[in-house]
Amino acid sequence: MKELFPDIPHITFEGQKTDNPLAFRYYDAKKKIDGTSISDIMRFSMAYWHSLCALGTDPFGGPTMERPWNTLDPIAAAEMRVSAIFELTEKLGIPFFCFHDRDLAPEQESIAKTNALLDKIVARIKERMESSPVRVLWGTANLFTHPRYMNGAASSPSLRTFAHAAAQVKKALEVTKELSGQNYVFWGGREGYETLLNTDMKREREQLASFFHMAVAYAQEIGFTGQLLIEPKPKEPTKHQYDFDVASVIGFLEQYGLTPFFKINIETNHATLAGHTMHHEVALARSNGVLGNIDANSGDTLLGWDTDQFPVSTKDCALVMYEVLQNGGLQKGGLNFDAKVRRASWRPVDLIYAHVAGIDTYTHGMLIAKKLLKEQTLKKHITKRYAEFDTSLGKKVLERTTTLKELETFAIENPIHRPESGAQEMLELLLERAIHSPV
Ligand code: XLS
Ligand code: NI
Ligand code: NI
Repeated sequence: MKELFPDIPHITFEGQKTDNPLAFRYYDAKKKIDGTSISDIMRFSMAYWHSLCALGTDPFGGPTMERPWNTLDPIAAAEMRVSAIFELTEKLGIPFFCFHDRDLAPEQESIAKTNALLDKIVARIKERMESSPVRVLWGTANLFTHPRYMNGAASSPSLRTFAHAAAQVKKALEVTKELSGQNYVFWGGREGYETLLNTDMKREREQLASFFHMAVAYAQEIGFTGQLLIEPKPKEPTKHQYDFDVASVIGFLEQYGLTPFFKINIETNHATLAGHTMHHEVALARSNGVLGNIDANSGDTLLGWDTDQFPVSTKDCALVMYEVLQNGGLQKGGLNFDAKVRRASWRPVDLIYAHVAGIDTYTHGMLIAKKLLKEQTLKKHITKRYAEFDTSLGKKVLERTTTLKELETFAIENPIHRPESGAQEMLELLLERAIHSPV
């Protein structure tokens, strides 16, 4: 097979001393840690849309990216991108990619023609998978780009739009199943509102719930065994999105009887847009049993939008992996680089530098997290901090078997004392030292 990127080599592990930016210091894919290979722990994925489809446009400027399919017609370009996703993921040594239906093949003038073209590309991907270890982490439907979705998809006031979205999700579920995708994601691109002056919020949330119930039913009907995931984002493109953050998704799933069917796909830049740390979002999902997938990226603290940059903070990645490891991994989920290179980084090799940075930083973070857990660096202090609740009365509080009266008696017998120091600065010091210690 002719290479599309002959100048891009296979990226290999060269160890912690290497200065080669086209090599890994930490990602030794086959190396086993406690019996599991690093590539199985991390389950890295490339995002089709950012890496292959995005051309570097922004509201002020046109395309900048140099890609081998730039001069081809849209269908030939779609075919070439299939070769590209396999070549790039194989060269990076990562096991997965993720896609939207419209990333694979452009929309045509009717649903029938659109689906037929999609099937053609899907057949090509299936064929390619026969000789490649690369698989689909998740599929999704793009329910936000086409003008019909200007008022939302499932939350649109137009039944015709709602039905079109339903048809699209039906097909995207079929395609994801056909490609043995391990998850299916719902990101509510425009499921929200701009102004309450024209919006019936209660009705829109109910429409959304009905849509999810139909998707669950169809996934079951066709025997799709992948994990369904909802990806929260507080704003952008709409001003106020319904799946605001992990807490609101948990509440929504509970309210509408959807909890058993969904987990959550958490994206770093969406967490920070919601005013949370990523650590908070991942910890909240984990503690509620709904941690499904990580859309691994990072934002810019000075910008108020989703810049989708590659993750390069060791500390942030270590804290995410600290939760992931305590979750026993991500099961069917993985770490999807929902990240794009800056528009001035127009060379194909810039995509590779970006992924090497993300892969290595996250793998380093995992090794640090492993050590923190093994040495109980933070755990010891947390256990001590809550020790009073490990007494019999403390346990009764959590079991809801005590009363205000019983606690009053306890309070009278146990005059107030000075609680444990929070020791935040000491813990920050220990974390910082762990980050800079050998792994
Ligand atoms: C956009 C979202 C999107 C989803 C998939 O902000 O992150 O890329 O992951 O539709
Ligand atoms: Ni995402
Ligand atoms: Ni994003």
